Amino acid sequence: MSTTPEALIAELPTGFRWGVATSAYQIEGAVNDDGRTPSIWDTFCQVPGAIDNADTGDVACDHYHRMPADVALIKDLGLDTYRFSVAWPRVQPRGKGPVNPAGIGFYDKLVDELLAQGIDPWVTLYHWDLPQELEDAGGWPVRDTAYRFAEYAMLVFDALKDRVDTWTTLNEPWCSAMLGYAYSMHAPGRREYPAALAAVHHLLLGHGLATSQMREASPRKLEIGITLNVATAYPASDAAPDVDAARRADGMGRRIYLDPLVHGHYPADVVADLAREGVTLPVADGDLEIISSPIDVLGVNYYFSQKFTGYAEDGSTTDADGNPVSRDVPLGKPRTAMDWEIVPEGFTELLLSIHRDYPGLPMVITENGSAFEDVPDADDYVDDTDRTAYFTSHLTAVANAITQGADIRGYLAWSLLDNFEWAYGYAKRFGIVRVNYETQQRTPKASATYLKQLAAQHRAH
Ligand code: PNW
Repeated sequence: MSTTPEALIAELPTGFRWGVATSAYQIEGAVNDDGRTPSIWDTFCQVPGAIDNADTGDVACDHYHRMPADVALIKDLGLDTYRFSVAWPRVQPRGKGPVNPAGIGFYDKLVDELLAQGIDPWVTLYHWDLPQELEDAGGWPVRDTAYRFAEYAMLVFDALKDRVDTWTTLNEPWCSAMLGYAYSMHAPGRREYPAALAAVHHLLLGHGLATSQMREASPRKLEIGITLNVATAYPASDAAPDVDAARRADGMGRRIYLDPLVHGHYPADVVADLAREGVTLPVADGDLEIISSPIDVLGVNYYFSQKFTGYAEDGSTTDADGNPVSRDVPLGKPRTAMDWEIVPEGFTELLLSIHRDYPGLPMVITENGSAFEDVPDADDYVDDTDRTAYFTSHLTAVANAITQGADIRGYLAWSLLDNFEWAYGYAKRFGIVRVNYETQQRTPKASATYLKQLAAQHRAH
């Protein structure tokens, strides 16, 4: 295992991207500026009890009004790539109609600012802020939303395609579909299992429609992809129920997305599991051809891995509905402030599993990072040795996967700034730069300096 920065860097390919990521609703604030309309997150934040401390994204990091200074921060860190998301309700208020010039204008200026500073812009088209009116019309469980997404994608693409080469259609469709429509932990806060599976399919369809249309309208070679949150699912033991629980978790978390994207069909075992639960994916003729439109890069977001058992606490292997038990159980690792276990070796295994199951698909780590209980000093400086150690162990995990053959072309840390951590509000801090929410002052943490030095050493290598 390589652990020193020198050894780590030696294993990363030349041209490896170093960067940071954010998303619109988590940092921008300015929710009523320049014609923006509410998204499902504005609505969800008003639901009592939905968000810790009743926090909202109304102000967030006020990035909408501080954008040039935030770009200067990235420049100071010497990072070459910035992945940000475009807010659909700014660009196409209410989710329909022509582009809103003031809304797209913000991203136009952001892209110009990044290019002026020598930073490569990486656009995510959808990081969860669906216009509320589209949710009122049914949201992602409704097929039309996929077509609305492709239309919106082309509005953004037409405005920025002359300057942006790298595009992510969707961020983490698992979170949109499952946390949003099955588990009620994210907007829109629904708890409808079959609808959540319809959302999975329509998200993928929207991705495929946007990908093929962007490709067709492109003046040159682009890098288009999708970003998935994926993990290694460990079985708790060799016993068949545990092995099967891990298979189901991997099926619903990883293969249900990657099989249709890469191979053009849903995994047969997952389809059979769903059929047993009375759920059918709403696949129409031709959908899988669209969904498997070639992508150039897979965005991998990794935070943790989990272990699964097929036994309930009382030892039974089926629940009250007769469905097989699936429970995650502790791996026994240290945890972050999110209560997520720290499992860097699961990252290596994950990357190698993608390399094995979907050979030839280049990957970029589009998010990896951790929340810890930061303790600022009187100057707001945080000596976050825990976050730095997380970066070291996970970058080492990436280097180990590369050494074993995986094609991984970059690493974007989550996140540039402390920000609105969805249902956890501002209580959880993932930033490499501290945000003081009273003053909006930004102070780079020790981990920011660490990443800056690694990137510089790698470039000089
Ligand atoms: C990702 N899970 O969300 C998102 O892309 C970011 O916006 C977010 O801030 C970051 O990770 C940290 O949470 C996730 O429950 C949310 O497995 C939940 C899960 C995974 C990723």
